[in-house]
Amino acid sequence: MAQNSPPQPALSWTVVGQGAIGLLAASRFKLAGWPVQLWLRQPAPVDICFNQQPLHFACATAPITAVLIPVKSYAVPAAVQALLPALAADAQLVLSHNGMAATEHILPLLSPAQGLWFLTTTHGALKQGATVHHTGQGQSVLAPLNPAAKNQLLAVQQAMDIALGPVTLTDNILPFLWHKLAINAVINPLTALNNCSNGELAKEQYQPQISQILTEVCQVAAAAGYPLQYAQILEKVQQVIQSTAANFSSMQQDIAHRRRTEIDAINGYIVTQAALYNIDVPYNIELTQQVLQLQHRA
Ligand code: KPL
Repeated sequence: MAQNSPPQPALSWTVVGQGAIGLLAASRFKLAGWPVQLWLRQPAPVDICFNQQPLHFACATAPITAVLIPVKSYAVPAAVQALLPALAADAQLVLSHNGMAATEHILPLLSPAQGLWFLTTTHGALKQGATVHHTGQGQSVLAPLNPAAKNQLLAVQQAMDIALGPVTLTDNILPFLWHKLAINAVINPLTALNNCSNGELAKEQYQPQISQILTEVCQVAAAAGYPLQYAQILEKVQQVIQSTAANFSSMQQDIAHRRRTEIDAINGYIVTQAALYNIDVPYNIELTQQVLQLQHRA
């Protein structure tokens, strides 16, 4: 084999849906020369433009051996149910969404040889019509969630490195999910409510709110057993605001396109966790209510 040849796929990948992150991942697979297909509720081939290049994606066909499922947290159970009949006996499934991983409903659906994973990412992607932009270089953390996933560590990590890398592998995704939750708890509702890009949040006027949200998130995270250092997480939020400055967050996009948001899984999650530990989180309550109002507007 040539010494510097790019890694070749050990698994053939399918991506579920045509959201911005999913199409970013599918495009990066394709540009790396990996075969990739899309699984849509209503099967149809998809043509997009990514990095000024036209890309064509065919519909996925059974058996599906490896699948990235970057759909909203509330849509995961239905997406997995729909995929089940098409999955290979030893398929690998990678979930990726904002909020906490609610895998207790998914694991029992799989057979012992089917692997379940979770990937959390800070990449920014934006879909405008049929054009997909990679609006923020990020990184991802990937965790195997069952023994069948651990048998395929190398193949799945290598693939996710291509799709949404650089990827760090971990055995315990929860601290990373709290970390990402803190980032989303700031950027997503503030960009949705102010109808602005992520980069706008670097302005002075947003700093008091950012600090109030993060103070509450840090209190709740500590009570839940996943302490976050306030200064460190504030720096990380500022880094993501910078690196995804041109991006419009997924929540801003959901509101703009009149779709359901992930507010329940982000600030709403902070609110329900806070209640368990008797912690006051007035800013997160306020943001949750405001986003819900906007989401349910006529
Ligand atoms: O996760 C994101 C989102 O928009 O949901 C960030 C990292 C904030 C990028 O926009």
